Amino acid sequence: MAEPSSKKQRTQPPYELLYHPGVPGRGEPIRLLLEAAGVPYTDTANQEKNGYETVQKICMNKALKSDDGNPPVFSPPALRVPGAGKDGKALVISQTPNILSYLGDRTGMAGEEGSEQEKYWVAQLALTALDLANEVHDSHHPIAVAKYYEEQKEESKGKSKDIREHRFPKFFSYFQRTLQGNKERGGAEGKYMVGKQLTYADTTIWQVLDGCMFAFPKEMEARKEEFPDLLQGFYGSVKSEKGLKEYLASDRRLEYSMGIFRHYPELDRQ
Ligand SMILES: N[C@@H](CCC(=O)N[C@@H](CS)C(=O)NCC(=O)O)C(=O)O
Repeated sequence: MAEPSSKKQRTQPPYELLYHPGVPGRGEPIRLLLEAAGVPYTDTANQEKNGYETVQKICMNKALKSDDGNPPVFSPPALRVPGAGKDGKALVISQTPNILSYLGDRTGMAGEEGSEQEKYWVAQLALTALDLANEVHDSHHPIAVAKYYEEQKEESKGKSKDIREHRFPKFFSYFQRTLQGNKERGGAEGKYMVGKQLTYADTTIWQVLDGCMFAFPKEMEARKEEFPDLLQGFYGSVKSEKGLKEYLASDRRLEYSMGIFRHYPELDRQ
């Protein structure tokens, strides 16, 4: 749990992240937002006794309807906010970008306060980064989510080749142009995607780049010279931001394993 660092942050509700235990996965953009904002939260499956049972009950319940006043959740991650729902009950919301948007507004991580423009620019960038994360997921599961990687290995090779050769440069060029444009408009010196402060666009893009570095180390190393502002400047500065640096060095930061970002050497640049 992040330590609260100001009075404002201490007054935040007790946010509960509901996600699978043991992997960064789609929970990680949410963790990074909260850690960078210095806002406390509970990572239920990783921190609470029987926490994964709670996650399964709320997020993976096949019952026709939920009984807590919230619509059912399709799949983790979800955010539970005690007291923020109907009649003082808990609010439960799902879909990663929806959760980021909700938290971004409440933690100062969605751009300059009161700026509608920045809020939507931040959202579009985070959504684009999450699109890339979905494509990377498909690099090892191009045919069926429910089948093992070993059952779709050949197709994975073709999909990964396309992602590495065509999709990476397209996404990276877009993010790098966004950084440069922000710098030219007087935003921070290539440190942030939008405006003059860290937003959840930065933390989400950073997380997806980091995941790609784990999954495709050779490809990403080779791309560093091509996209230095993004893969060296931005990547290096975001991970040194207050809150993130401490978090990334802590044991709350989970290791990549069998989640969205997986390292199969045969899918990397040969
Ligand atoms: N678009 C959703 C995707 C959620 C998702 O795919 N969750 C995964 C875990 S990372 C899951 O448990 N999926 C089960 C399923 O889709 O059947 C989001 O971003 O939250």
